[in-house]
Amino acid sequence: MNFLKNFLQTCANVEKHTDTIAYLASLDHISKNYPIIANAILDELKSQRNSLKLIASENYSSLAVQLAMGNLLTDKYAEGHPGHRFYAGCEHVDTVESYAVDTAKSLFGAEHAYVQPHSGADANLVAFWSILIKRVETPAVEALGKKSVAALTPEEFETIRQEFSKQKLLGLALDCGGHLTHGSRVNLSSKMMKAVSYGVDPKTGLIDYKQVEEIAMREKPLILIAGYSSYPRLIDFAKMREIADRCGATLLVDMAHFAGLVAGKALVGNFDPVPFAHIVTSTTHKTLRGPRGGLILCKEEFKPFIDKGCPFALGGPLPHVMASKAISFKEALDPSFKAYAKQIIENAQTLAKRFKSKGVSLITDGTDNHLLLIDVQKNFGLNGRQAESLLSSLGCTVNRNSIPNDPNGAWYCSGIRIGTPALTTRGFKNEEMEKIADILYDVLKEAKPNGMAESVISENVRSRAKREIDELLQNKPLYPEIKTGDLVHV
Ligand code: DSN
Repeated sequence: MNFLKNFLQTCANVEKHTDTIAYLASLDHISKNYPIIANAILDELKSQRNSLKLIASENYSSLAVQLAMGNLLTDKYAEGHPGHRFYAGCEHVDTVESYAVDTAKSLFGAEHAYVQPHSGADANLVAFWSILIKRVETPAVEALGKKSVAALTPEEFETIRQEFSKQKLLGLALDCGGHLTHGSRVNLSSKMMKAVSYGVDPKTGLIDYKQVEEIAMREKPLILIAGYSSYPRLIDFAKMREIADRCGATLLVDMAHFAGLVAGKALVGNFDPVPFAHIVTSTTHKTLRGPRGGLILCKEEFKPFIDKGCPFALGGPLPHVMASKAISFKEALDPSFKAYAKQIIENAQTLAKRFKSKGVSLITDGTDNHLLLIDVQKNFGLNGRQAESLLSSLGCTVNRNSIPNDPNGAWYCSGIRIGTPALTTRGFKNEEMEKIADILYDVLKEAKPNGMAESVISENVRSRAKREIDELLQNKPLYPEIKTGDLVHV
């Protein structure tokens, strides 16, 4: 396929379009020998262009972010961190990583940044173990009068190792909006330490800081986690830090979902975790709009432990992804990112308001961030899976989600989570959000369950919804700078 040739025939100013040219050249190149891969990329582009992406944890990265990953940096091993590597020849990876670290520090006003985690789960793993090593292993090694863990006898080593699993981790329960890595039984986090959880107030759906404090004082966790995957409100991190200090815990904030809102200064004061948390973990690809990956910010006192994340817990860093992270941090420093972050929240609140105006009740009665949670069982008589599959068949991707004390369990669940980061990147504003709420409401209210995983609507409602969704998508094209003609397969 000659994507590039076709584009160049109509391109008046080549220098202004180097990103598009590079993108199309790469597609052309892949398509020559690897048509299955090229077609899958084209199909994904087509599918993302043709659907309303309302998955709260997804976004669209810039072509610069994507292109930075396609180069020879991927070929280099660089265990260790800048200036302290276990491999030779890492000078240029040092340049990339140091630049990413410095840019992350200035973006978030953090004392230190670590940009190697391959995902948010990896970032949490490194953070948990840094806390365990700093607070459990190091003092125990010192108390034995030994210089390092390597100098311990096998018996001494075993005694200290047993101490790790006695420690406690306190986080928001999964069905109340917490993340799997915050102590869920099906995740490693509940097996390496004893996991305890706090929930939300059954009436308001809000985190009750008194309850958090009571549990924290009773359980005395080593780590207190604040952060969420599906909690539609803000967390007061100053309060969380007070609780952590009172019970002797290290405060870890997982801002994977709202990192972009912090970067864009839409969350400030007590709602910005960076000044309050000992350690902040994140992904880089959600509201932050970077490449898929993880990030850790920490206070200086944790730097020596966090920087040992590789090879302690991580395999070799991904230099090409660190390059891309650096670019996304730089993009988030642009003043336009502030407007973007603000609009994400405004869009979520517009959706919430419109749903409420139609009598739909929302978990916590609204939103302060980038997502909202609807109990579709209560509002529309559908389980989460039935609602998710129906909306997906119309070109509208949301994900089913548990609600607090979910009567339908974790697989079918009772809720859907709706997020605005991706469509905000695409240029959707309040007017489009109102339209989306109208479409979703019209469809969900007509739907009738059909088995546990599906639901049906009349052909009339389906074709009207489809037409309205297509119109919204056509008015705000995704990656308009990539011209691929009819997207025909190679
Ligand atoms: N999968 C992400 C989410 O959807 O929230 C978190 O890991």
